[in-house]
Amino acid sequence: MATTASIARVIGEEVLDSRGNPTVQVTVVLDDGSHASATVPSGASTGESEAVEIRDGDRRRYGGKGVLTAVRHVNELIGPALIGLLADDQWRIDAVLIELDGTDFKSRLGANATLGASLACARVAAQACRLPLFRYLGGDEARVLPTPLLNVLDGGIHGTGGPDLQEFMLVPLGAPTFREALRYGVESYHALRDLLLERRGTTNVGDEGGFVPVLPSNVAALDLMMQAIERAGYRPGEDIALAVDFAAAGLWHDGRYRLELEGRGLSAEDMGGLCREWSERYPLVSVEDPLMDNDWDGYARLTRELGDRMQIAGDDLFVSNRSFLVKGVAQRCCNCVVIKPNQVGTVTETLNTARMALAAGYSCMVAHRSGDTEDTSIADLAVALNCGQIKAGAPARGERVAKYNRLLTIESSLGNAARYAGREAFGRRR
Ligand code: 2PG
Ligand code: MG
Repeated sequence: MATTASIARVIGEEVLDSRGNPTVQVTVVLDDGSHASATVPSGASTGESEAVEIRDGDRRRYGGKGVLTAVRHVNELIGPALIGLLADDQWRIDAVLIELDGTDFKSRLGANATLGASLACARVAAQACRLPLFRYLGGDEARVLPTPLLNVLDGGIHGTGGPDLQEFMLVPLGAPTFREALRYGVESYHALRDLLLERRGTTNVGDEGGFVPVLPSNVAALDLMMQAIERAGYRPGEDIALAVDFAAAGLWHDGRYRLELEGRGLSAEDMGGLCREWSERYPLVSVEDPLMDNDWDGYARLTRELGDRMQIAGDDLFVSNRSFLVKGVAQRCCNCVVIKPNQVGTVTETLNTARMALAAGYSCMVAHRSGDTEDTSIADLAVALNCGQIKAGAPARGERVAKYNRLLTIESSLGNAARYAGREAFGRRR
């Protein structure tokens, strides 16, 4: 289905993300009167080569984090370039944005400006076509509900005072439907809360809604999750598996990966050993960013050694960018790509990287950012790609729950056609 409506107005605005930091919102109005908005998320543990997020740097406003420059780029540069284009010509819209920017990493316009515009165009075009976003982007085949990776314990820079690792996630891969998977995850999250209360621990939550307990070790976090799963009445491994995001760049100090809780510093080889050890003791199906984002050789070795027993997800390594993925495929680094639209800055580039990854036999995990908003586009994106995995935080905090709620709605709307990815999402191995 197509639309003949074209872009009439593009309006940028400064709004707030879930950390209270300014971010870009773009509204696109078509000549048939349709209008839709998109709001851009923002990371804290960012990869070195992510597309550039332009912040004003004026310390008198929001400590320098204002985005009025990026908003001005939307209103004064991007708008005039897009007006008149057919709304459903996403490829051309993004090509215009890429050309107008003219840099490798969107440093002129800002990826926060380009993604806001690109995504708002996709959203409004879907509306003009009277299609839900996942259908508009993914066509008739889009019907796989992703297995959620629910981050229930936050550490690193998302949960200061908590574990060293940034994210400990529950993966309800044994559920029959997405709705049931979410319930498995939520019940275990609540059981985890009860466990923490019984230990007189804190139940404060971090940036992504996971608890931030004071623990004696990182392994203690995994043990707690196992107990929570069982307390909620589920079988670890069968019903619910585990996943972690090391965000290893944040652990790197003086030539070692520092696990402060355990009081030890690890080499790249040791990190591989740790992943193996944990996968022998726990139903660990996915490890993300276990190494620094410039250690391609280390990733190739780790993937050779562990790639057939678990998912090794590259986030900071690939930054959702096709050219880094090409290098990764050639060198056989990782077997999964984390997909975050704001790492690359347009919808078309995001889809291209994900599709290339799937064609190369990699799995794809569509993901939120630690600073996120009520925008639910990534839920639709995961279904559009049929990629089978989404990481959107804990089942707590509105901006996280919004994505899961959107998936519930998509699943209901698909009726019998819906298929839950479940365990299959983790079956792809190079
Ligand atoms: C990550 C993300 C999301 P951030 O590392 O995967 O969880 O964190 O958005 O801070 O980069
Ligand atoms: Mg990550």
